[in-house]
Amino acid sequence: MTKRVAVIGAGGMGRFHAETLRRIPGVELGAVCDVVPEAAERAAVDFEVPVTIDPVAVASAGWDGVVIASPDETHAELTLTALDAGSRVLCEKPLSHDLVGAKRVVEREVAGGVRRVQIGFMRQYDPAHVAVAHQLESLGSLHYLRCTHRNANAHARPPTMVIVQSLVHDIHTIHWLGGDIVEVDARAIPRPGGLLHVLVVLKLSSGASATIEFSDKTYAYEVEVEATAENGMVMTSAPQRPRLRVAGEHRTPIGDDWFGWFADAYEIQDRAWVASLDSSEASGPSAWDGLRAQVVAEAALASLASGDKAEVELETAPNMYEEETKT
Ligand code: ISE
Repeated sequence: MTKRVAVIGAGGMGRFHAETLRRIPGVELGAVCDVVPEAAERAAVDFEVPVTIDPVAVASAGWDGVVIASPDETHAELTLTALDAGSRVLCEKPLSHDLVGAKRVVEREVAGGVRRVQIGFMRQYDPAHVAVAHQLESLGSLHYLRCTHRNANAHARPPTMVIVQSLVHDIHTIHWLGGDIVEVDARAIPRPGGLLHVLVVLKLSSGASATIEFSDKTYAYEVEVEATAENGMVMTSAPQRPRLRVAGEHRTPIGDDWFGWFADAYEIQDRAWVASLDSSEASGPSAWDGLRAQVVAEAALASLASGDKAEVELETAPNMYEEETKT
């Protein structure tokens, strides 16, 4: 049966989802919404669907699924509104810009007893990441995860945004591949109005280590993961990718943003989400994954501010999320 889906937010990410959803058989894009009138008007023309500037009205209308790609600080509230209206949700990361919002979504989902929210941690659908996850299963115990994440952002973002918008992806990757994180130690090189480079050393509950090396402004966009385990190592890098990487001199093209690097991942994610609407429960990265990533993000911010290590204080996962968190 055709799934009626709405997209809230018609910036870069929302438009990307709307375009992807329109290509998926069995999906009817029923509405697109943006609070910025010009973005809404452009979407009305491009997607030929009813467009409004009222996200709450769209979220409360009741859909098979709602994609939330509006600004971060609206994610949790709109997710709650969509859940109350009986819809399933694909919420772009972060689940919330703060811990309070993320907790409220988890509490609401737990109270309903059924998983209905998926978080847009799309690396979990990226073929290179999936291959690493698969190989790791036969390599014995994990010793170390090395995550690198490089952005080419001309505009500086404050530390909170850098951690909650960008490093939250790497934090999720570590949770997914290595399990819970118990301690973080973060340090940064500043740039006017923001951060240039961040290095985070993380301790996992298994005893394994991980690092996240993040650049907010460098030669191009790229994301890699390398895992060292008892019986071998595995990394996402394709062999043909260049060793020398400087602006304008990539031997294989690297773009400036994530849409190119993760094009397949987004497409696979959106198709999997639509397919999941036929099941009674959501699958993929959960609201709990959103919450636990937020807890670690806040610990990383505390560590940056104090210059000391910060412990991660995470409660036990509610039963309904247990299956996916045992790594
Ligand atoms: C951006 O918001 C994303 O979600 C990208 O996936 C991430 O790599 C980038 O650092 C963020 O700014």
